[in-house]
Amino acid sequence: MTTTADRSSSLVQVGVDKWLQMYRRMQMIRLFEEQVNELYTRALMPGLAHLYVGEEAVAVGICEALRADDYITSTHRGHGHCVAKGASPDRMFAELLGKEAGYCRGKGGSMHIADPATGNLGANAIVAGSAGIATGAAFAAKHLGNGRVAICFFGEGALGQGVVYEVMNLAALWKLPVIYVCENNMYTEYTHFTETTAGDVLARGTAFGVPSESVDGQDVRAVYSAATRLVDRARRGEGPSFLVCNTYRYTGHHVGDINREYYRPKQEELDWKTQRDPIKLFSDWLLSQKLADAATLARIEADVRAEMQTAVDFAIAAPYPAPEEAELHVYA
Ligand SMILES: Cc1ncc(C[n+]2csc(CCOP(=O)(O)OP(=O)(O)O)c2C)c(N)n1
Repeated sequence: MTTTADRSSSLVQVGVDKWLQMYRRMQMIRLFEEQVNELYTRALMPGLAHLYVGEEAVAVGICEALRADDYITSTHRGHGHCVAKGASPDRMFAELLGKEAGYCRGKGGSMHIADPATGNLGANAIVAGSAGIATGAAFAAKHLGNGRVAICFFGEGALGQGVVYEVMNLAALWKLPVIYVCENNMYTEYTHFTETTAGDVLARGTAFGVPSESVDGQDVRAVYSAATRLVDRARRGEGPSFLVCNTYRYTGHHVGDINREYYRPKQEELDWKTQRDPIKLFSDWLLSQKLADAATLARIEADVRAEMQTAVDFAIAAPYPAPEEAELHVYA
C-alpha cells in the first residue's frame, strides 16, 4: 500500500518561489472568477460564463510544467487555462465586457479568448473543438523541430466526440508532442458523467497505445508532477499521452445555473468545498512544510484581490470598439 508519505516523496520537488507562484496563480483564477460572477450578477457582462472555481489545481499544475512558448488549447470553461498560461486579467475582463482592449477586441467574449503571445491557441465553445487544433500545433512543432509541446484541455463531455479519437490515433502514429488533458469534473452540463460515458475512460487512450493515467485534480503538486513527467516525455520525442484529472466544479454549469439540486446534491458540493478544496489543500501543505507562513499567504491573496479589482475597473472604464468595425475580424 502506498502511504501518503510515500506518495508525497515521489512528487516533484521545486523551490519555494515556484510553489508560491503556483499558489498565487490559483488565487488569481479563483478571484478572477469571483469577479466574473459579480459582473454577471450586476448585469454588466453580456452573455454567460462557465466558471472554473474548484478546478484551479488542474490548470496551474499543468501550465506551470510548460515553457512560455508551449501551446495550450482550451474550452468553454477556459478562464483558468488563460490565467495559468499568463494571460493578463485586464484584457480578459475587457474581452468579457465586449471592450476594444479585450483579447479579441471584445468580439469573442468568454468562450473565445486566445492569446498567441502566451501560446494560448484559444478557448473553444465547441465541445472537443480544440482537439484538432492542439494536435495540429503538435504536428507543426514536431516538423519544425522547435521542441514545443501542446496541451489539449477538454472536459469529460468531450469523450463522446469522435474527433478526440481521430486525433489520438494520428498523434500516436506520428509520435506527436501533445498531452490530452481530460478535466473530469463529473458533470456534463446537468448530467453525471457515468450516464454518458461507457467503459473505462483510460482505456480510450490505451486503445491507441497512448500512455494513460489519472491524477487527483485537487492536488496541484500531483498534477504538476504528472505534467512534468509527461511534458518531458513529449519533448524527448516519445509521443502523446492522456491524463485524466479528477476534479469538481463548485458552481453551476454556467453562471446562471443556480438551482442545481435536481441534478446534484448540495451536500456533495459542500463536501468538495470543505474537504477537497485545491487552494486549502495546497496552503495547508505549504504551512505544514514551513514553506510559507499564514501572513505570507494572506498577503498574496490580498495582492491578487487588489490586482483583480484594478483589472475589472480598467475593463468597466474601457471603450467599446467603434461601430464601424463590427464586421472587421469576424470570420464565419
Ligand atoms: C459539439 C457540442 N455539443 C454540445 C455543446 C453544448 N455544450 C456546451 S458545454 C457542454 C458540456 C460540456 O461538458 P464537459 O466537456 O464535461 O465540460 P464541463 O462543462 O464539465 O467543464 C455541452 C454539451 C457544445 N458546445 N458543443
